[in-house]
Amino acid sequence: MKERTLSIIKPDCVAAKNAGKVIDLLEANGFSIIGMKKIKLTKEQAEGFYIVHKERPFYGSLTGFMSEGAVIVMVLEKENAINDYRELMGATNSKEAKPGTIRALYGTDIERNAVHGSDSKESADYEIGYFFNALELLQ
Ligand code: 3AN
Repeated sequence: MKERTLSIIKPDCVAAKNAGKVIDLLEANGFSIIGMKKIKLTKEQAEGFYIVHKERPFYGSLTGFMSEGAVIVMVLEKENAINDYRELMGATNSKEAKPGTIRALYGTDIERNAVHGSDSKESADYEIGYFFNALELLQ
């Protein structure tokens, strides 16, 4: 069954002009982009997106980073999209991500790690709804 996941090309990756290369990798790996927008989050919007991490010590720094510049938010569709995209992204810490993964190629460290991807069906539903309404997604 086809599944949807939310992808964000983070401010480090957009600023470095690597967004097109990430999109190439997504398409080469069978993901269909069914919604896409380029936006700049406010700190408050980044805090709302990462609300599950609000007690973590890195919450302030993470939401500061995520609101420092433009991001590209996409809804990806594919069989097994959530897990397959997490494989393609690589480990959270870019320094530990497997060669060839997006974070190994374009990330810097554990915070400036180029991309975000939903980690479960429940998160994907929340995250997709945070940025898109149903009318903005291709059927
Ligand atoms: P992932 O993005 O791989 O699902 P999470 O959900 O554990 O990782 O963390 C969300 C985001 O918080 C990461 N993408 C990363 O930017 C940031 N982050 C996670 N752990 C740390 C940490 N120890 N220090 C700084 N930032 C972190």
